[in-house]
Amino acid sequence: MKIKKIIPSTIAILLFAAPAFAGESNQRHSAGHVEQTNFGPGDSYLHRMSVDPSDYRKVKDISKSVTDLPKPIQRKNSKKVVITLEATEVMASIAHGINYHYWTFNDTVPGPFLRVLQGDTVELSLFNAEDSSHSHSIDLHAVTGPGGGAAVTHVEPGESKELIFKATTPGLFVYHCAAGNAATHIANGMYGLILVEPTKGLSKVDHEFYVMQGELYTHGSIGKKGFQAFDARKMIDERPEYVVFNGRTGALVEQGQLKAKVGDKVRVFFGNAGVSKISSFHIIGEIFDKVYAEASLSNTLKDVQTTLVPAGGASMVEFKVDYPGNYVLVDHALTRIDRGAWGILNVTGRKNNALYSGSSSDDAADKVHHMEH
Ligand SMILES: [Cu+2]
Repeated sequence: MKIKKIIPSTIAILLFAAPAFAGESNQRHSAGHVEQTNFGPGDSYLHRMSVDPSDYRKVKDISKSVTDLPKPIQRKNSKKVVITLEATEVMASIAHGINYHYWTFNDTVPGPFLRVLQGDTVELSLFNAEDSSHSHSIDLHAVTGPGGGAAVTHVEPGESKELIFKATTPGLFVYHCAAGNAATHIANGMYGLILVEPTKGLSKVDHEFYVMQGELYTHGSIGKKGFQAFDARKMIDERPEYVVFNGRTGALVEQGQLKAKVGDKVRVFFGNAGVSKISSFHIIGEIFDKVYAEASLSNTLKDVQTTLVPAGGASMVEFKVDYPGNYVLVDHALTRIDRGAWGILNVTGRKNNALYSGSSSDDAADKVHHMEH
């Protein structure tokens, strides 16, 4: 099976890449207020940020669990919903022994999955942690208004601001920080998804999962150990060292894997933070029964193999799992598996030989399956 060859090569790259050290001098990045007028040609921010890892709080696991999302909304009437988010800057691992200065909403990447009902009035307050070195803000693509909310939520360290908006349009939307050089803030981890449920609700499923693709632009090449500073040059050149699901390599395997049983109906809320790459979202060995293309709830496709998810966009896919085993989530630009973009959906239950069978090569998988029962 193809994936068995690919995954060890990923691990090999992560484990054995040469730990060369590049010791460029640093220049402090402006921590002050940056107006959003600094778009356009120029290289004024192409220096390295000066980060002393010991200045920041450590987070044990930066990845948001795929199952950490609110349950479907039961009410039919809209109401006022209060949401509080905190912008934080923390130290965490991209992979074993590879540390990074992440910027987050609520200490995870992606940030919290927000879930509101169409017609709700959302009161969102954004607090920027006292120990942040940058100002932050939030732009929610579900918002109609200047900056998607960023125009009124620009917060300095220790400051809090409120955005009030009406969730007019159902769909699954990306949110992200839009302060300063927004691309930098997104690349460092400041993104998440907000679902605006239609008043009639979504169809019932057995499992909902929250997955977001993102890119990391580290100064050291992939696999290089130690603290890795953000590399603005690589970001401008659109050359991420890591492409990951939920913030780091391996977030969706072992303890973090998706789980279902044969016969279950599964929905994946999939977002792509970018900041540069389009994702070709695919699950090896599955066919999406239904895709809400570009996360528009008014447009569904059936029987889709791979769905295109733009940077700053999302998709919702639904499918029934019919056969036990491991199914691998990927960006089907498959070289990105070696940069971290893969995860496992583990399905347990009875085999259906009429659907799928073969030679004895999956005896080992059989044994694992029986042990679980
Ligand atoms: Cu930010």
